[in-house]
Amino acid sequence: MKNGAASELALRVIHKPTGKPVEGVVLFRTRLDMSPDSMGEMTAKHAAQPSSEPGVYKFRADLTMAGRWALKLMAKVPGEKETLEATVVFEAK
Ligand SMILES: [Cu+2]
Repeated sequence: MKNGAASELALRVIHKPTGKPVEGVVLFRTRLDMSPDSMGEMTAKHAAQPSSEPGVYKFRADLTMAGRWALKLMAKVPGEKETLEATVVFEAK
């Protein structure tokens, strides 16, 4: 990931048993922070963006510092009763 404003984040959701992309996922209560680098209070503005690729969910994020960031999210996934939680860690350079 590029450090800076309007960085593009793409998240791929895959059904593990089949390896197929999962469409129709609703991602909500997302949080982007630097908890992997012990700066959990440092958050970044981000917004969902349209995506034309099946199973790929995009965000645009205003990153303000190089280092490791965590995208934390809750998801409603078709076919799953429970709300799923996930954390994706990436590095901004
Ligand atoms: Cu930081």
